[in-house]
Amino acid sequence: MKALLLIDLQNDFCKNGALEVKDGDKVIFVGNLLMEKFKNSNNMILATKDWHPITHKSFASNSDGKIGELGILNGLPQVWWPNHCVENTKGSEFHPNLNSKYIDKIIFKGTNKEIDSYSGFFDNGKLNKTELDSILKKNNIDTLYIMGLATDFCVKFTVLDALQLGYKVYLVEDGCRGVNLTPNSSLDAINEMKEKGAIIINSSEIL
Ligand code: VGL
Ligand code: ZN
Repeated sequence: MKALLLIDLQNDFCKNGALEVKDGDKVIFVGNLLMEKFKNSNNMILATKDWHPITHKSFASNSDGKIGELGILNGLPQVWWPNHCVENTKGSEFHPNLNSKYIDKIIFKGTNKEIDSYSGFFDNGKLNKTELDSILKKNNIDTLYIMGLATDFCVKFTVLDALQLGYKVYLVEDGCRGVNLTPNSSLDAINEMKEKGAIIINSSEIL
């Protein structure tokens, strides 16, 4: 069975959001289009939400570093981010144009203030697992169509973990946009996902 997995289609990653991804809101209609297709074929639709307490230690405001700089958190390299996707705020809500009524299950990540969580499956230290893998297994899902924000962070790490867990992964490229702290990081991320086994497709190829 296949499922659609939408990554972090939240206000803070879209226009005027706290961690705005260039053209992030342009992928919302791609998400809606794919949800229609998956709903019509009775396939499961899941979505992740980046969901941080205001005290989250990945926030520059809670660190001794500046936004965009690299530091160390819990022994791991950590980019210091602006406050974003704070739980139960406007910024952590889905983009208003997303037809979120079609989403069967939301996976929250980044809830532990001590460690960041880019992947929908594990935190960045792989210390804890979300419920995503067990939900997929319970529903006999072995194939994932993944898209969302941001290509070079949460999409990339979700895709790499999915591949490592043995899922067949289609990355829907036109449904993704990146942070691009460096100019090539989204392209690099796509190449890395491809090298590790993801199949890169366009939304128009999905029937
Ligand atoms: C993300 C940075 C920090 C993402 C989340 O969704 O890609 N990036 N938190
Ligand atoms: Zn975050």
